[in-house]
This record gives sequence, structure tokens and C-alpha cells, in this order.
Amino acid sequence: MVMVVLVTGFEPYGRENYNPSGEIAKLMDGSKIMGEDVVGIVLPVSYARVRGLLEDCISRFKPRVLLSLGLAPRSSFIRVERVALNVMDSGPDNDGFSPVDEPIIPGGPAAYFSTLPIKSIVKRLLESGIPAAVSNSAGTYLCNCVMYLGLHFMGIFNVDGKAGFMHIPYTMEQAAGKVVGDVRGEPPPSMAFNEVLRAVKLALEVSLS
Ligand code: PCA
Repeated sequence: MVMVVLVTGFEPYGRENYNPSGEIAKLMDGSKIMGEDVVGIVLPVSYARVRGLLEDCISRFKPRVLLSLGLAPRSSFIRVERVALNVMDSGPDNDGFSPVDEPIIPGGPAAYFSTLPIKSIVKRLLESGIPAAVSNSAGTYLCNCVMYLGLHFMGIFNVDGKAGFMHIPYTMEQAAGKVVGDVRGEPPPSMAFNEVLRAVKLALEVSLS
């Protein structure tokens, strides 16, 4: 039986008018990885709206692997997240909401650990020439929230699959665009889009095998 691999990314937010995580989700939608169907969806950067969307997707597809992606603006490498905390403490989101110290799920566990093979993923990426590391904090914004909700709903719907999150750097074009016109400016760290795409595919392969 063909199972679904769910890849999520985000729309642009705040001062970022481009989000490579959403572009990767769009690009991978409808493709195949190790014989399984990939469904790619772009999530809103909205605490309120992301909840129902994720809940629907997870209950409908019961994914064998759920890999969520988000942009980490100051990172020079792929961050394979270890843990999601039950807190919302960053904003504003795209609806103008800025929560302070609020739980994602009132009464829910303080944290969920990724159920992806995070160390094996990092090892595979490094061996493939892609800078990567385990990260012990996904922040307190939408990325942490989506990772938490993903793991939460996988449990609620008894899905026999793995779920987790990876933060990705700016693309090279995006980093150059931050200082274009300022020849003395220093661009932020970046990674070529195709290398990030290769990293996502490798992470899915490791997770499926
Ligand atoms: N990065 C943000 C939210 C959306 C995204 O791509 C984050 O790290 O929380």
C-alpha cells in the first residue's frame, strides 16, 4: 500500500517576502520518495489558522512521515530539531497576534521530542556534504508551534508514523538581496536552494528506511 509522506513549509512572514520552506513544500507536492506519495502543503504563519489545517491533514493522510520545514534567518546550516515546547512566546504572526507565555495545548505535555531519527539524519547530511546539526530549540514562534501540533495530532489520531521539524537557512539569492545596493554590507549566512532540497530528500529517505 502506498503511504503518504507529508512535507509542510511556511508562507512569507514579517520582513521576509520569500520563504524557501514553502517553496520546497510546493515543489515536492505530487512527487514520489522511495515509492511513497509526497503531499506538500504551505502553512499560514498564523497561530490560529495553522491548528485546524494541520489537524485536518494529519487525520486525513495519516502520514508515514511528517517533515515540517521553516526558515531560520540567521542559520548557516540545516537545524534538525530535537524538541518542541508547549509555549507560544513570539510574534506578531501574520494575523498580528503576539502571544506571551501562552500554552499551545493547555494542559498538554510540556514538550514533545521529535520521533524522526534526528542523529541519523544529521549524519547522512554531513556525509553528503551538507552542513547540519541537531538543534535543541525550535524557538517559541510558529515553527515550534507546528512541530508541537504535528507531534500532538500524530498521537491524537494514533498515526503509526514519525514526525519532526527542520529549520533551513536563507537561499543565496535571499541573502544577497538583504544587502543588494550596499557593496560594503555583509550578507547573512545562506545555502543554495538545490542543496536544501537535496537535504530534505535525504532526510525523508533516512526517515523512511
Ligand atoms: N520560520 C518561523 C516561522 C515561519 C518560518 O518559516 C520560525 O522559525 O518560527
